[in-house]
Amino acid sequence: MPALLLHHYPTSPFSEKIRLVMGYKRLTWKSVIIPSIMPKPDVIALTGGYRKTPFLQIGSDVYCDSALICDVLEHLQPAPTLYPAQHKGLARVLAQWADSTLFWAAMGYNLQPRGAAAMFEGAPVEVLKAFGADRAAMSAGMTRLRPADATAAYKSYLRRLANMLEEQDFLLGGAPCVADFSAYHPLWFSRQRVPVMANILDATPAVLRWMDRMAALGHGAAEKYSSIEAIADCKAAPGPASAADSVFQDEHGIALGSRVTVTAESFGQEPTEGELVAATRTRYTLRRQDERAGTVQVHFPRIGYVLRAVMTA
Ligand SMILES: N[C@@H](CCC(=O)N[C@@H](CS)C(=O)NCC(=O)O)C(=O)O
Repeated sequence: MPALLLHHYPTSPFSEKIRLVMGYKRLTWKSVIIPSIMPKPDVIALTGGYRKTPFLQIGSDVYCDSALICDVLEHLQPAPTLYPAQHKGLARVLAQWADSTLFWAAMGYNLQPRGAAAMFEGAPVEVLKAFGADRAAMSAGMTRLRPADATAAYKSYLRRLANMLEEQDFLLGGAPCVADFSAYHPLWFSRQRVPVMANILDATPAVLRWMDRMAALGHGAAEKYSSIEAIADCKAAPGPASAADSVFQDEHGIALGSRVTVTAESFGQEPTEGELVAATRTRYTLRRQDERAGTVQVHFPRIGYVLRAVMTA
């Protein structure tokens, strides 16, 4: 097993999703704590632009987005699986719904003024202002649910999750799958980060019991690591992990070797620019040079990301 470096911070819900996958798969990993707002120079040295949390580093390969990180961890440690054979498609579709629709409903509820005030209680006003400005810039152009609408949606979604848990311990059966990890993290945020808002969970005790089962999976074995060490590891890595043997699937009329950018479809659209070295059925790989990190392969899932050719004059 190669060294797994997870770049994350404790209060990040998508990071909690991956920390629990580490626990479920009983993995040992290195924990690199990154800032929750910009600037993030050490993050950008590795990703080339992508600033979201978490990302996984293996040598000089950087995997952006928790959906892709799940695929990479599944490949490295297939058991126990995140994608049970009988529910592969369903598990992924449900995970995608949870990471987007459920997540934004939960956040619209969690971060309404009462929740946000509790979350930042005691923090200097500058911290609050910096966080607000950072997230406002990140979500520019996005339609965010208003608190009342978010609350109604969140309540309905919790009932739907409770329905799924009536006769089984996890959403799609007797063991957790990727959908459980995706549905868990927004609810974890309500319970752990904004406990003043957590009473919304009380109407669905089956969901609370399932949350206890998910929390019991733990985080695996993590060891503290610094971003400086992570960048040095990237620079010292002998070369890319894979990519060379991947089948090229061209949907854009952009040839391998082209200069491209990859950008998130919404929320945090800082582009990563590099040479397109692979485009498989499910992901893109860009190769870029960084002064501090050396040659880096940055990987993105296709779903949720936009590939564009860079026009040269
Ligand atoms: N689709 C991404 C979403 C990641 C995401 O939105 N993460 C939040 C934190 S949980 C974030 O990046 N917030 C801003 C930041 O950390 O700078 C994924 O699945 O990894």
